[in-house]
Amino acid sequence: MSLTAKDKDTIKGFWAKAATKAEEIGTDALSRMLVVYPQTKTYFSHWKDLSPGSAPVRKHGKTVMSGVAEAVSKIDDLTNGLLTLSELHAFQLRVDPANFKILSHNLLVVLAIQFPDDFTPEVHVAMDKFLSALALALSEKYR
Ligand code: HNI
Repeated sequence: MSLTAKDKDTIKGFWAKAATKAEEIGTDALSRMLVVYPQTKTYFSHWKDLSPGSAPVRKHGKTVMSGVAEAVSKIDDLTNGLLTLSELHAFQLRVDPANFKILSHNLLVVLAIQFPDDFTPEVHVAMDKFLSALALALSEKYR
């Protein structure tokens, strides 16, 4: 299931476009995750407002997307590239790694909605593989 050179090209090409709307993508994906998978709200109980598009959701949407951007830049070695972020989620935030798959799914939904012309089956499969690899890299420090 590793990313091929062609997958990487597809991901980088699509990302160049998606990155211009990073904040909207992150906000929408996070908003949907919190509504559709309400069990994920437990991690954000310290926020004042968890409703779709609220200020903390927007702020964190942007933060999560900066993590995804970092992953794109470290696409050739995700495991080492994301070790610090993995350690943070494992030991400080104690996020159940099952949630990485949930957020990935919501990101795919949002990318498909926001980029209907660019989100071809080829882009879909490459981004699906990339987000799986990202989730796996974030899970590294749990082992
Ligand atoms: Ni996540 C903080 C990236 C999935 C819960 N998260 C961050 C930060 C980045 C980040 C970057 C800020 C780190 C720092 O302060 O140094 N998170 C990512 C990425 C993914 C992801 C790239 C997957 C694509 N995080 C998740 C998931 C959950 C999650 C699925 C829980 C459901 N993350 C958190 C929490 C924080 C966090 C909680 C701290 C936020 C805060 O405001 O306290």
